Amino acid sequence: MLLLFHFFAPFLMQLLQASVSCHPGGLSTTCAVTADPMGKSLTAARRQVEWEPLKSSVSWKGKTVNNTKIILVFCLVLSLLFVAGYLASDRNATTDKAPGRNATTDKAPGRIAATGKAPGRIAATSKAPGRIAATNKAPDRIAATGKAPDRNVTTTRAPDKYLTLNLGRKATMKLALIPAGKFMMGSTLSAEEVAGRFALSGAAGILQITAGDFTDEHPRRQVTIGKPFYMGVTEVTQAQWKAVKGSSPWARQSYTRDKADHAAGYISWNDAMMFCKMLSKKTGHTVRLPTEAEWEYACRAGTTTAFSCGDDPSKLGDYAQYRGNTYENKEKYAHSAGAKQPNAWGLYDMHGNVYEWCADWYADSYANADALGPTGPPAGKERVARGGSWRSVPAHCRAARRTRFSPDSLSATFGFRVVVESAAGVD
Ligand SMILES: [Ca+2]
Repeated sequence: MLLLFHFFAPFLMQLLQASVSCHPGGLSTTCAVTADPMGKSLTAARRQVEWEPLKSSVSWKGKTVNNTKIILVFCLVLSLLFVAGYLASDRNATTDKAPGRNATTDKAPGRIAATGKAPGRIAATSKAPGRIAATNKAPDRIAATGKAPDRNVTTTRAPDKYLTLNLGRKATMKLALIPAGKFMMGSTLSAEEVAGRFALSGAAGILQITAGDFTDEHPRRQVTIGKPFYMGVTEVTQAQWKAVKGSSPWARQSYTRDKADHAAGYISWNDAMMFCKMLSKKTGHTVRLPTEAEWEYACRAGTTTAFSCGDDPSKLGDYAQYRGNTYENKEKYAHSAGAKQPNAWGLYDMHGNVYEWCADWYADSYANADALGPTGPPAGKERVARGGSWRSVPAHCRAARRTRFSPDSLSATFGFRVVVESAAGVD
């Protein structure tokens, strides 16, 4: 403003002098009108008086400058200064609002103390408190469980429903929680009824269905599974096996495909037990094969029918890789684990794909089996395998169907899935 005044001062002073001294061309023309020798009319004289000052001028540095231009420039500059001043004050006002915003985020310090994050970063964004609040949940969870974080255990959904084991080599294993409960173990159909209902017309050789194949599914009786446990939602895949064991038993064997997500084949009972031992050591959990009772209980998932999807074999193809949709389609190998629909408890391929080793020794009858948490006979020659395989007919894929093999035997159809005991240490 001082600079502006210094610049326009000469012009303003000349204008003031002109108005008070009847300078020719200035406001003094009012005087000239009254003495107009030419006798102009008063109206014309007043018009001249009103317009004459606008035609006046001042001199600056020896030059004549029109007063009108000076006034217009002066007004323009003043206007610009007012606008600039307004904008500047507005900006200051905006800045002045900052304390208000800070006041909104003033809640942060308490949370900052909990997280140890820099206050400046939190004040910079109004979203920060929410993020911090979310972060604060983690310590609460740890405090609630009282367990130290385990690198090998993470939950993928609700902690009490699923468990995921990190196997290394970017491989994981998802397991579903199987609740404790009671169920009827064994077939609702007699051996003869099974043979009659699932007989294959024109079948010969290994496909012949005889009643003698199914007598060991009896007597049907109630079994109690006293503790919940986690069970692999799929059979052990090739990638999972390699991550834990570092080997590929199926490699260069017939009736296999070397693909990471395919069920691992050519696994003996002894090999499966070694896998469980190594995975237990790796994760700190009790990883083992399911008992035969646990396997059938999980396979049925509350059902009493031949398959967990009902009694109709024509529906089996939606839930199982079995002879009808693999072998007979010239796909004579174990397929991708989990490619079909799961049962009611989220378990895939309990029917078909690969046989699944169970922990028990085989006994040819349930007559002497325990009712509570049965684990099979104390000794034997063969281990139980369940569920049928990719080359099995429907009768051999039933929930009640039992098979047994020597613990060191290998086949393209032999695989397994594991269970993890849900005792302390799991969620
Ligand atoms: Ca299976």
